[in-house]
Amino acid sequence: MQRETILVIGANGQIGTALLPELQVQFGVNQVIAADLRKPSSETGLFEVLDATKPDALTDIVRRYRVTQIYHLAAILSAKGESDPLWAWNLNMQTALNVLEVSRLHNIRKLFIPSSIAAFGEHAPKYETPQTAILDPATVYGISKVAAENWSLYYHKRYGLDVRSVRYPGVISHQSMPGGGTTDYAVAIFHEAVQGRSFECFLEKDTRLPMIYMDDALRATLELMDAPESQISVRTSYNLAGMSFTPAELTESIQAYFPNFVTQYKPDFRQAIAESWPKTIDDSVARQDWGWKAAFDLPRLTHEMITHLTAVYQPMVSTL
Ligand code: NAD
Ligand code: AKB
Repeated sequence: MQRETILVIGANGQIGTALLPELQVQFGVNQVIAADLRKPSSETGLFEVLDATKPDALTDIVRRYRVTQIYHLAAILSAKGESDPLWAWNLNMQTALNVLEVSRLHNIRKLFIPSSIAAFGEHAPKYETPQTAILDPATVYGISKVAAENWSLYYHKRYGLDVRSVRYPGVISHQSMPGGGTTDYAVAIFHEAVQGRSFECFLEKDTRLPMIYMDDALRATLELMDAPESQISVRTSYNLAGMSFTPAELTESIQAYFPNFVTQYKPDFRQAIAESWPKTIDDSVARQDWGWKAAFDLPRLTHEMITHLTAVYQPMVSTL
């Protein structure tokens, strides 16, 4: 069997930080190369500084390490992208196209380019949004995700590239802070609650959105990448569901641990983005094709987040 060498681009971000250790366990620490614009504060394996908008720099790493698989996680997310739409478009598209082209030219065996629920827009059904629905996203981020999905399908059909993808819901994790999305409130709220503070939410209390706990998101990613090629029928991106909740429901779930915890609602421009997205997702195609099934619901997510973040903040609070 061929030995795999894995390159993770955008490795310092929310998903990369949690995915890296999983890949190191599966493939070996010296078989996984993390790459990002800047070195992380602490390195736990091989790391390369990389601007993935530069094809030559990407090619150099792929050649030097004889990379066989790439996880492309570099992107500008929904809220941050709206501050400078052309910059976000250029970064998201240049990096995705460079990764696809370098993968084609250097015989990359498997490539992962994630998409998002942000690919959907106003005219897709809001509840149980199906795998195949109209894609008319409201953000530059969403437009870039739809374009990358279609480029991935093109590279698969035209060149036989084994490129795989899921449309992640909002990912909730304790390992690091999220990078500028509309679902970020659902991480920030836990940090405030655990530190005994109230929370100001930038979405209305009844704004329902699809979310997923990081452990489920990672398991979905690795199960999809491990699945035999014959089981992969979708080469744009698979719908993926975890759970769906509103800020008010999340607040209530946290109040089971911190009864005095309160959330104030001050919606901003992110409210319109959230309203353009699905509320619940139909992921039956992922279930049928490669056996996907989420394990975390809202109570379990709340328990995990509070347990992990209490361990982070408690020593700091007790030394004050
Ligand atoms: P993030 O913003 O936390 O991390 C992105 C990383 O990419 C950052 O570390 C950043 O420094 C790096 N990066 C930016 N430009 C780069 C460049 N030119 N070259 C190299 N690295 C660069 O993002 P994330 O939350 O980890 O998301 C990873 C992927 O998953 C993205 O494609 C995102 O769209 C997708 N996704 C994430 C979520 C979520 O909730 N986190 C949901 C849906 C989809
Ligand atoms: C965002 O809010 O932009 C991301 C996503 C759902 O793609 N978390």
